Amino acid sequence: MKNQYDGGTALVEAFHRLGVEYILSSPGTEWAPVWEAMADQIHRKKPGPRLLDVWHETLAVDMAAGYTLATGKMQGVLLHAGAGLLQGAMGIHGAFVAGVPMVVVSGESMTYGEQPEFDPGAQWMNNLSIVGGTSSLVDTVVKYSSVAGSVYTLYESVIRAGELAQRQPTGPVYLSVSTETLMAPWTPPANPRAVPAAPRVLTAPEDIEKLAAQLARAKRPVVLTEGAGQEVETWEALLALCEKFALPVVEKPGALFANFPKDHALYQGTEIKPFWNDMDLAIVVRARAPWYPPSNRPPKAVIAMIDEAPHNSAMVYQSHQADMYLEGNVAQTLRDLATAASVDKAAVEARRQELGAAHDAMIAKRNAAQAAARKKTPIDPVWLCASLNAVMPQDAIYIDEVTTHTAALRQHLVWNQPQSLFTRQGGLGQGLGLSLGIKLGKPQRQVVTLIGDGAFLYNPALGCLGAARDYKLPTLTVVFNNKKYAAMQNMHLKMYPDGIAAEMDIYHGTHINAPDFVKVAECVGGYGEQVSDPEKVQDALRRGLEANRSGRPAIIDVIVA
Ligand SMILES: Cc1ncc(C[n+]2csc(CCOP(=O)(O)OP(=O)(O)O)c2C)c(N)n1
Ligand SMILES: [Mg+2]
Repeated sequence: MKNQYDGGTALVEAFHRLGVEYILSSPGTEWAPVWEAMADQIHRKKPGPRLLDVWHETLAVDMAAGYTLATGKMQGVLLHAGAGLLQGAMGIHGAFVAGVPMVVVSGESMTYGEQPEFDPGAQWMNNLSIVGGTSSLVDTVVKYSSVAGSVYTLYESVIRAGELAQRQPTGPVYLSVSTETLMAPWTPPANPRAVPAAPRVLTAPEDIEKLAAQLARAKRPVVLTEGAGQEVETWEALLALCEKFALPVVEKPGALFANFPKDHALYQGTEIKPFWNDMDLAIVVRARAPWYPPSNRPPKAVIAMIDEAPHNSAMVYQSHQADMYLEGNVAQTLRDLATAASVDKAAVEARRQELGAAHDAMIAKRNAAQAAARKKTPIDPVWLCASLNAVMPQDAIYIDEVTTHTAALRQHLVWNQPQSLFTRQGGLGQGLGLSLGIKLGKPQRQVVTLIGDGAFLYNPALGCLGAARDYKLPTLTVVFNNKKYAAMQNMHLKMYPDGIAAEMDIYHGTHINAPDFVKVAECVGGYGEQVSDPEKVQDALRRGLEANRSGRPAIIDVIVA
């Protein structure tokens, strides 16, 4: 057995010092030095991250992202050469858009068989290496990319990359490292430090005072949010602020997270329109483009943007129309605002009454729509949501990868606890991987992936189901199966309402002849069931839950309109 450390240990040790708990990887031969280090870690019972091998790079990246979203803790990802990096690039893009910190490393060769004592294999020269280096493959979807060019700089390069990823605006970073660097002898630092968390940056007190004064003056203030609920702390701070001043909360229709308890009297749904003309203060809490079109602007409102990093360099276009920016830690900004503002009590109580009545009217409408949807065939997605409400535990976590059903889902699915909803970012195909990462981070909670039949087929589904089985991450997948890419057909009809396709009923880009999702679940020993009778949906969902409780992944394929 060798007793000389090398670059593989340096990489693992750097991840350990960064507090990384999981290294997600899709294998490549360049990782043999890391596998040696991991074997050594297990053999000597040393503390350090656990390496999880999965069958697809999208899955590796998305599991890391899901775990970070669920826990707030950054993770590491190892991908194979340019090929693995390209395969994982869409997941990396999703992490970039959502600001998820992550250290991604992929391999390289520097010697191409010319080094007398080591042959990395001709595949590097023949088809793995990328002319000009791999950084160019992901430059536009990470916040930093570089090469860790020697074993002497590898350890500190990884540490710095992790520190960069966790600073605002948070996001994925990338390092290229060669097999030769990983195999070179390495001497660990004599006095290594545990890397501290990125410091919180706070909003200046005078900016808090300015917004507090606006809030005191406002007659019709509104809180609009897309991502306040990312952390439990921020959810709680927003709830406390809104309760104190009776502020209505409107979520953006495709909000990224569960941001507010849906049954709370101040929750006003996803429609900003009823507030548009009269609002005089908009407190926007993490919304990348609060209005659409982005340059739209409520006619009478002062707009205050609360977000650690409102200008998202992963987006090609944005306009906040903000009159003031508060860019410190969001939870603390909300708490400071709650302390600083003083608002006339009678006005607050009057508002509370009015908003409570509006909320009740919204719920009555919601219940009526659910009752009306109950008997429809094919199953109405509204009824599917009502059925999920009836069957799932109160603290279930949903992952949203549906497309045309998303509005119904946001209106009809109920959650009242933080971290109950996560949304896929970037392209289709990442919902299942995100769900597994979230389950890894929150093993006690039921995780439910809501996914279109089309979206399902973009996921590395076999790899996801295999990882669910092998790493004991049983989640429930509910397929909203309308047997088509409805989004494509809808857009085609919108663009060509009187077109040939509409008239002749000849569509392209629409039909899906999907595999049997029941058998897909069964191929890894999971539970699968198809349901098309609205009366049988709830029992099918219960059987899916039961399968999860016995440790098996489950797919319930629901035939919906
Ligand atoms: C990677 C990727 N490829 C293609 C698309 C384009 N696209 C957007 S929605 C959609 C259809 C999704 O179908 P499904 O999940 O069944 O939802 P539905 O439209 O039926 O509601 C497609 C193909 C995309 N967003 N991402
Ligand atoms: Mg579909």
